[in-house]
Amino acid sequence: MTTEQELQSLFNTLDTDQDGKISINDLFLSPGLSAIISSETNSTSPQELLVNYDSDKDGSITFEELMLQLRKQII
Ligand SMILES: [Ca+2]
Ligand SMILES: [Ca+2]
Repeated sequence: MTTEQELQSLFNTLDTDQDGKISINDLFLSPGLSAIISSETNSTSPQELLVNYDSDKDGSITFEELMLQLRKQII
């Protein structure tokens, strides 16, 4: 069970430069990324994560996009 608070902290962990969105650079710079990805999502690589979660295809994942996609998986 993932709460919104946990999602926010996951998002903050992934957003290494704290600009409010997760880019491919953030994903590569994130510490413990593979563990986070495998435990919280079904994606196996940063590229796959970005493709799966970037619903408006602007090259970065916002908190709303992350939440939307994770909610789809959970429910
Ligand atoms: Ca960022
Ligand atoms: Ca996006």
